[in-house]
Amino acid sequence: MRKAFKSVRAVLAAALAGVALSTVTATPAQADGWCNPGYFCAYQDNDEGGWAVRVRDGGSVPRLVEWQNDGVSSVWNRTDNQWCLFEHQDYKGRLLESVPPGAKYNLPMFDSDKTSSLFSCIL
Ligand SMILES: [Ca+2]
Repeated sequence: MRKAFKSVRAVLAAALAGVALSTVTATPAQADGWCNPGYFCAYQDNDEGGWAVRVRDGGSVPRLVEWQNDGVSSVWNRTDNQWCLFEHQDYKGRLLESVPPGAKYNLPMFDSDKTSSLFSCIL
């Protein structure tokens, strides 16, 4: 994890400099098919429940809005890239999760309801 964390820091500057403002949308109750290929989706509850945030591949969210902050409990990565979830805003604090391409799972209890920022990272 330490090594991964260093790598994340290394690509962070590139991410901040090179990534255009991402398309972030949220909905209280997403319909099936809402998390389309090419998106990373984060959900309030386990098993893709509750509200959701989706970000287009290559995007970043330095600050989840207040009602989403510290609320993410499950993820679905429908992009070809790794996504990194951080404990604090602006990709600070602990690297909670690095979500591989295609992964869909409930965050472990110790990482659930802690995410404050996330971005498409390369590890
Ligand atoms: Ca939650």
